[in-house]
Amino acid sequence: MLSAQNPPPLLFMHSSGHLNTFTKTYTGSGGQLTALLYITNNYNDAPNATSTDDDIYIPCPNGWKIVWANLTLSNINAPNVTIEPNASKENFDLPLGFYAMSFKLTCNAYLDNVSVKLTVVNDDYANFYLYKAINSSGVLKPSDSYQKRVGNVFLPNDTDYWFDVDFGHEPLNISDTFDNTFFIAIEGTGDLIGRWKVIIDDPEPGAGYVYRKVDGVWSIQNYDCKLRVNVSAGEKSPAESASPSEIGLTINGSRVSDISKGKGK
Ligand SMILES: [Ca+2]
Repeated sequence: MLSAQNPPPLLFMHSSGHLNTFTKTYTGSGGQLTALLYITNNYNDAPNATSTDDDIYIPCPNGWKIVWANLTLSNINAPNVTIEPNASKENFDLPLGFYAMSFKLTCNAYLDNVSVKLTVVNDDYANFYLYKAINSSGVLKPSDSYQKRVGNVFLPNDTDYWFDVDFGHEPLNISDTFDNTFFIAIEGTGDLIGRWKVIIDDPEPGAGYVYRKVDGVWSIQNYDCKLRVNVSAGEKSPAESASPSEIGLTINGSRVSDISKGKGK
């Protein structure tokens, strides 16, 4: 909407065709995208010499100002992403007992599957768990009871392999946990002799938090376990179009309202 300091009798810009639709495409996941909205003179909607590709140009006659604007966002997609909190090189193996490794989200999501890097020399079964995090005197820690258990998963003998576990599109609600963080845990059972690949924290806490559970008590460790977490933003899997509210989309800190799946304002 245009407002003039000294309104002329005719708002000629409204019929110019220059104020209708501007199409820009932005891509990113989790982080912030910087897109500046510039008010230009008259009919000019072309970038200037100092502009970047992420800027938007709105023509406006000299001496006028824009007091508010409607932004309509369409084609909002949230493809599945892989979170790998510890992508650097591993440097030792962790004998499988009961260990949990953390991962952090930026918004609500659905847990589709996880991958853990293992070496197994005596195959047997393991249980996998998803835990929420609690605040333990300011430090992240797995809660005492799990959110989801995937039991009796057979781990075959092999060396340095990524093993996938299906978590069935489990909802991850960041308001239900501490610091947007969750944990994936492995509990070796029976005669299993295996190792989870890890890297030493340098400096601590590294890329995440590892806890070992002994006699029901979690104790923090000073390394990270090799973990990949595949999440999707949409309720349906695989996710494609996402509502702004599903992915926590904001502009200048204000939440974008849902119009429909894949569209917001
Ligand atoms: Ca760590």
